[in-house]
Amino acid sequence: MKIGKEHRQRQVLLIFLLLGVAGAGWEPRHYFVLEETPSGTFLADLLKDLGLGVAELAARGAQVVSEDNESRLQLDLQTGKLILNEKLDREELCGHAEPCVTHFQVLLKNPLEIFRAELRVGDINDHSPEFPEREMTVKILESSSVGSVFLLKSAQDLDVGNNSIQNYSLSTNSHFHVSTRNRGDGRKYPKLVLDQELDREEQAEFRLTLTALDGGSPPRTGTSQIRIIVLDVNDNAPEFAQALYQVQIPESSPVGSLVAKVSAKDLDTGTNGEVSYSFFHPSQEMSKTFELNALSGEVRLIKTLDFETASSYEIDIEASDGGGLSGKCSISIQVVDINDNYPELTVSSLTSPIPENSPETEVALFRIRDRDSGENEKTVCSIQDGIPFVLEPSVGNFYRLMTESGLDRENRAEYNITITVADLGTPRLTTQHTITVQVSDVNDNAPAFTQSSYTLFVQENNSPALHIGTIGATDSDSGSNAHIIYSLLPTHDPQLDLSSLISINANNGQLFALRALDYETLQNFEFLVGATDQGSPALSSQTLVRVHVLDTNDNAPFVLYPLQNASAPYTELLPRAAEPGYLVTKVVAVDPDSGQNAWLSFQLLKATEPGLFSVWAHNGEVRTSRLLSERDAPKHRLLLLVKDNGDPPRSASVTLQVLLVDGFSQPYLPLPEVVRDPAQDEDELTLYLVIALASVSSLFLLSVLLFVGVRLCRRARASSLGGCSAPEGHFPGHLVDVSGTGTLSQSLQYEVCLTGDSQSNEFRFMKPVFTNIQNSDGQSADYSPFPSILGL
Ligand SMILES: *[C@@H]1O[C@H](CO)[C@@H](O)[C@H](O)[C@H]1NC(C)=O
Ligand SMILES: *[C@@H]1O[C@H](CO)[C@@H](O)[C@H](O)[C@H]1NC(C)=O
Ligand SMILES: *[C@@H]1O[C@H](CO)[C@@H](O)[C@H](O)[C@H]1NC(C)=O
Ligand SMILES: *[C@@H]1O[C@H](CO)[C@@H](O)[C@H](O)[C@H]1NC(C)=O
Ligand SMILES: CC(=O)N[C@H]1CO[C@H](CO)[C@@H](O)[C@@H]1O
Repeated sequence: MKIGKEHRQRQVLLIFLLLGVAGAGWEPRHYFVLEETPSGTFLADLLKDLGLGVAELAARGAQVVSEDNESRLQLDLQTGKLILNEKLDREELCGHAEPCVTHFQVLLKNPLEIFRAELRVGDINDHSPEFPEREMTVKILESSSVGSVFLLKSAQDLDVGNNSIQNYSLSTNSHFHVSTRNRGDGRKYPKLVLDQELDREEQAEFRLTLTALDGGSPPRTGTSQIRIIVLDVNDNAPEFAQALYQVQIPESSPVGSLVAKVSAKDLDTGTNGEVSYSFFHPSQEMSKTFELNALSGEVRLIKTLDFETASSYEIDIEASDGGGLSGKCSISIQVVDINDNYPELTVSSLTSPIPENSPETEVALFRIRDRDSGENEKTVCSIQDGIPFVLEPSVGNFYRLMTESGLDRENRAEYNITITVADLGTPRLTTQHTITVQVSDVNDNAPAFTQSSYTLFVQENNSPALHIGTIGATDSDSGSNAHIIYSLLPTHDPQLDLSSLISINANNGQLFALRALDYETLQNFEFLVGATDQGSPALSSQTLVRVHVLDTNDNAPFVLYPLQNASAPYTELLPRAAEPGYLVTKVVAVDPDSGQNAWLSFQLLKATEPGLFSVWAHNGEVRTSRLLSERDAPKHRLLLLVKDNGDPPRSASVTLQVLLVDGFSQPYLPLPEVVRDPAQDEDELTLYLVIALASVSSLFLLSVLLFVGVRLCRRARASSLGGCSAPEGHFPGHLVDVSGTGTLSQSLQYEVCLTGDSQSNEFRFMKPVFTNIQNSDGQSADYSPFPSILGL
């Protein structure tokens, strides 16, 4: 461009100069030279062209003047040849102007002559096309239609004509081509044409090479890189990796567990590619159960699952991009059953109590249910061992609990039956239910006494209504079947008036003695007691009760001989010639009590002359202790005490008078008369008479026997007068058992022995018995023994 301007200014200047200096009229001469021709190149022969001679040329001072005062041409004055002074650059001289012509004049002096000439500079292809930028960026929407045209920046070539840019070409690609467009000014512009639809998602950018080609020979090229950026259009909906997700999740999964993770892809970019997830028309139940993370697509539990409530879920999920497109998928969630339900047991009916002894009975009916499924739902039902019950499966899930056989309430009145239900899941869950079955009573047991018989002991003289003992019976039944009433059963002994003796408390079996018992009258008795329960029908049993009356020392010894209630004491005669140890008399006493209470001992309390008499403690014999002398007083009075061994002891005293006589011829001292009441003596008399009679009879028998024995004995031991002491050895210690008949028999034995021993007379032999009887009789103070005994 600069070149062009200067050139035009020079032209204007030259025109003015030529108009001013010389007149026009000569046809200018034309010369041509290609640019870049080396200097010194011959252009033209001026001599020939101007018609001048060599001499004239030099003489007239010919010179070449260029319009722009550039010495590009040189004239050889010697030869007249016009030579190129320097290398010409067309682009510098003319720029884009075509043709490129430079004007010059040949000046001759003397006369001044001007020849006009022009030099045309031809173009050669010495420049390559050149793009203004090495790289161009073109942005194209991916939605552009096929055939769309995009203008590109054109390249420039300094050369002109065919050497300038003729065509553009594009590196090989599938989507674009370039077309060259001519504009009015002859320049060519490239335009990019879309051959095929673009897909940013497939190829977001193209890098192509645009080549500009000029028409030179050889042609020159210039290139530029074209970066085509495909702009996104929201032409892709989010797309899920799977249309259906199938998920299994255990029902025991905790809240927050990941159920599934869905993911959708959107091939678009930017907001068009931003995917967010949401439930698609979820039910209320689903919204409460699941939670969807809009960004990550994670579906999590927000509530625990329950297989038994819902075993599967179908969830639709929508994915939306920022451009409003969406895609859908489904999640099919299968809840996996976990054995989380214990078997349930429902008792439909229960019969309790059940009467004992009843045959197989249905006790309970119950139903079993497990809300799990499959193996978790199957159950096994059992009861504990060792009880007489069985389980019987019934229709459906019902079971019957039956008794195996009749029950015995007395053996066991209550059963706690534990029903164990286990399912077959893993782990096994078991439920236990306890049914309490009561066995009701039937009166099948009679009362049973605690002892087969009872023996009671009662001290005599008891206070009336004394509790003497308790009998007891038990009844293993219960309630009124075990309520026992005691009663006295009628006795078969007509002598025994039981109802006046004994009463029984019907409720507790306490026995009472109704009145004071007397051992001396009634030593023992027995009776039957019945126990009856209150069942229906009632059962009863009976037992024998023996009552022994125990003796107490309630009787003082009674002196049989000598009788003590005569007005004057009884008098014994004692011969003064009696040997020491002479038996003066024998005190006979009885005690109605028994045992220790009847063991009597005798004791000399007081004597007129101590030392003369002694009393044998155990048999009551009063004997002389020494020889009598004349100095001894004729009359002695003895006081004896008879004492039993009871606790406390009871005693009686005996007063005795002994009269010393020189022989039995001496008259008796008058005995004091005793006045007695005949009626009172009647009974005792009878008793003593009976005793005496019995004694005499047996005595007679014994005496005959003994008499024979003694005779034999004496014959063997000629001079021996030793007594018969055998009977004494029978008595323990100093005590004499005088109870019952023993007393009399002992004393009689003694008398028999004495008679045999002393040989005195038959009267002595009989004396104690007779005196006894006489004293009982006691009516006359003066009597003879013989008539009395004869009277008997
Ligand atoms: C330029 O090229 C065209 C065709 O390519 C040809 O016809 C024409 O003669 C050429 N011009 C020159 C000056 O070479
Ligand atoms: C320009 O180039 C294209 C291909 O590059 C070709 O098809 C076309 O014929 C050329 N045009 C000219 C005028 O040479
Ligand atoms: C049965 O169970 C009850 C309540 O636990 C208890 O009181 C009773 O003693 C039990 N009976 C038996 C026979 O185990
Ligand atoms: C003496 O006493 C006894 C018994 O106490 C009696 O049986 C008898 O009649 C009495 N005799 C006289 C004479 O009182
Ligand atoms: C008019 C003009 O500029 N003339 C000049 C041309 O060039 C010669 C030599 O270079 C100068 O001396 C002239 O003055």
